[in-house]
Amino acid sequence: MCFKGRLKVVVVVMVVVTSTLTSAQQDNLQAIECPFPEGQEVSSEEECHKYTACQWTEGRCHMTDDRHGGYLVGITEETPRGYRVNLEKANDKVTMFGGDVTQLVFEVIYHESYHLQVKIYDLAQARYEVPTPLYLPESPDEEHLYDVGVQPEGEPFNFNVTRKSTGTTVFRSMGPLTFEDQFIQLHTWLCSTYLYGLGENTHLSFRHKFNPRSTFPIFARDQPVGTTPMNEYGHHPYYMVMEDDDGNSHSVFLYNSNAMEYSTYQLEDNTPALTLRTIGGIIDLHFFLGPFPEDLTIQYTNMVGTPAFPPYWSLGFQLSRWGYNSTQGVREARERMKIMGIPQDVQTCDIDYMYRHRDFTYDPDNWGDLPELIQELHNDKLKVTLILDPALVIDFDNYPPSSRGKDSDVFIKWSDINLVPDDQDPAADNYMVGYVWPDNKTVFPDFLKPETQTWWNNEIKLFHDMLDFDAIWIDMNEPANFGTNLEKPWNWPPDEPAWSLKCPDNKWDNPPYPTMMIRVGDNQSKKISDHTICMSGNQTDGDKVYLHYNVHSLYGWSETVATYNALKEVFPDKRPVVLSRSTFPGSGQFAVHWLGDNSAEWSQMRMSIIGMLEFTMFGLPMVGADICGYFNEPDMEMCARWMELGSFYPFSRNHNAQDTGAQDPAAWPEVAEISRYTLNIRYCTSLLPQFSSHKGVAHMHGHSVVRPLLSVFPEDLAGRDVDDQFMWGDGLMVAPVLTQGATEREVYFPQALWYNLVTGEKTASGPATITVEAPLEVIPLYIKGGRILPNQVPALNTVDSRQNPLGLTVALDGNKTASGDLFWDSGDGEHHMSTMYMSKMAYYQDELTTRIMHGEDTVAGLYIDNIDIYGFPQDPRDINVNNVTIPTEDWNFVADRQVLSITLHAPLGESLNIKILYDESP
Ligand code: MIG
Repeated sequence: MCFKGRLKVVVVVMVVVTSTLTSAQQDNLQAIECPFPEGQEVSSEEECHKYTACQWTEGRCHMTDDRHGGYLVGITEETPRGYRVNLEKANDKVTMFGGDVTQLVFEVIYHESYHLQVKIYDLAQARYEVPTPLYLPESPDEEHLYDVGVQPEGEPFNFNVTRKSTGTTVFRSMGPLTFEDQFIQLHTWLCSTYLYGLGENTHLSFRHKFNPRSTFPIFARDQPVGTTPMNEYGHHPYYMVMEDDDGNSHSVFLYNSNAMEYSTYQLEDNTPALTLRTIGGIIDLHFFLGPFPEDLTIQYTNMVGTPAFPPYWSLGFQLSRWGYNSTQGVREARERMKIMGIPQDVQTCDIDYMYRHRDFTYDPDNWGDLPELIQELHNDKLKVTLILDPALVIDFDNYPPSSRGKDSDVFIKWSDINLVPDDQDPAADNYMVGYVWPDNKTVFPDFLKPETQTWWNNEIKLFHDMLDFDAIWIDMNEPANFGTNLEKPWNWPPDEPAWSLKCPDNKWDNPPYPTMMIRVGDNQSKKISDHTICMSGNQTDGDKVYLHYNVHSLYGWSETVATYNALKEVFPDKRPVVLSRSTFPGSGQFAVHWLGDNSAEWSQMRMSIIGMLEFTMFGLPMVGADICGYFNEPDMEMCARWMELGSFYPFSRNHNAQDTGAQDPAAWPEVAEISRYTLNIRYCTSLLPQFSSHKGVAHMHGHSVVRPLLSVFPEDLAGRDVDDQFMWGDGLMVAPVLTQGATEREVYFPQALWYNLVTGEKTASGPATITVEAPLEVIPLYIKGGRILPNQVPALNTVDSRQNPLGLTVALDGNKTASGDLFWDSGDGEHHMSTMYMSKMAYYQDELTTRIMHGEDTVAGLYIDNIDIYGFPQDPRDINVNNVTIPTEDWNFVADRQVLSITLHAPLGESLNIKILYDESP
């Protein structure tokens, strides 16, 4: 499947490879298409000839070969951490859009054994580089899993990265490298079609498609979820490829924040290929060698930052909608939840609580008793999340947050004073002014700036003095602006003369290659600034000045960091919860993410699993979609199925758009019933305790929580295509029903024994595909033989459930063994290794043992009250708990299901030993 290191070149010692292209390579080059700013539909011989970098062959416009269009390899120089090679543009006359960098540096930097960095940048002049922090080792490891090579001096430049152990070439650039001021393009062979990741886009399958060619843009944008290729809220140029049948996998991160796009396609000889294009910055690639998918997530998140440690309550069910319209609306929804006995931990309020859509206010008419409502919810053991938008009204005289912001000079400015529009309100200085939700023009805080952090801390603190919220939801932080470049925003006051933010016609706001983002989704002005602010803005971190053109996609990340820090000041003893719509690599350290504005459609319910798996790869494991759909109205069946699936989203929130009917789980009696049941499973059958174990581990080491089948079973080829099922950790499989009217579904079981989580019956001995019954009230859930999962008696909220008795579900594998671990901590606040409880559990030769690693005081008052063993062969003769024989009424064996249930009362803080004795041959 993979070709093996054809181009084996190591540091300094270059192996000469032939420079004449074979005809097969020539044909392959024809597959590297020449990109037209207006879209590929305009391709014609005449259009093609407009670009000297392009060539017309047999009806196709493609990049010219690398001897003309690319760079030639110059001298090599060793560096303390690798080496550097000079590259020189082969032919100055060959270009796409001009501004070609003539002298480049190709730099290889060794990091950990599994981690390699490759940079390509301008020799003469520093260009923009992403300023977010990365966690890199101080010195490189001695041994590496990879080799990297370049073509010999004088040859057209290309480079490759090889996995030493297998000889597999994991990256092999091909065709001409294009490096212009505003257009950078790199192509690579891929060693298989098992490609995953890249976003934020909506993908119809987790595994990418190569035929036909497909192209997706990446650039943070307020773009609701759809089914066609378009860029959405976040910016994650990170992908993984599974290389071979053994599951060896690598991942690649293009550390670049400019607008970009990627294409997946096949060469003439069917080799899969990938093109990466970006319109600024440099090429800064990070390769991770795993070797397995789960290793990659750990390695990547250890570089960009491991996920935030969520407080326990945030794992509970969250309810939200836009358009409660009053405290009364919230009370009614909450009352329904209580009457129906549905677990809930968080109540969220959307922008309708605000006064005239102004941040840090609440509407005195319909939300006048919001402080009291929050108190009521707190008394009910719920937490409260409030939304904030970044755009603030320019009403500096009457709106203190803006005037204080102006005093601290925190808003984004025009990059050139001459760009300030003639009709600019004098009070708005040289700030870039737009229009969003408030009924007046707005400015946008520059969250990269240190002064902004200080100001934001204060605003959040004052806000908290007024409203006793627990978490902050930051929306619209792409940043979104309405009506940019149009006559006027859709919500512009009807009696005011038409106005909108209009972006200048310059190289930043009209770049020569704006990427396909101008042609997809809702882009009315066909500009890169559509729905956002102008690229010709200036931002600063106090040290360097950045064009918004370069840092646009960092806006959400920077607001997330600022909000996280502000919450840390308001709640020094708590774990901040920030729910952010726009994200960038590293956001996971601070943010929870929801997948944005989806619709109540079955297809979108299904696609939410893909989005969730992708964000797990991106280092944001705390993710979920709006349960029951944001736009449109679900019917009872869809909402029931979606509540079933959403009960297993790490971030589990039902949320709804304005002017739609209620869709909270209590809105239909049937959905209420089903939600109570599935949320109880979330809260109980191991999920919260288990999830919190995984979250703890995720935070400490970067492990993922929800996983695709391929990360638990990397060698399982069939599992690599499964994206309508997923795992929680490596022990539990969720196989939701995603089809209208279905009462059964096919489930793929990878190699293992699988038990029905709820009944304990053995369902499958994988690998197998089995059709399972799933009437409306059932979501198929399976525990993998060999795992021990903790569980805890559920309650209406996690404050109560955390006090309840625990249990263990022991699912035996074919050798009658199983293992697991249990992690427990205070659930909020600082976490210290010393106070964290951790125990390891093992079942072997009819004996279950738990071994406490540390933190026994943390679990004082908690007991293990029952143990269920799935796949147990026969009724025991005796059971000894810590060497004491228990009475026979303390266990129960269900022979037809092979489930042994033991009742006990063992302190979680003490190690436990259970010996089961039975007659060998029944
Ligand atoms: O322009 O705050 O994605 O969840 O309900 C819409 C109102 C603004 C978009 C968010 C959505 C939220 C809505 N917001």
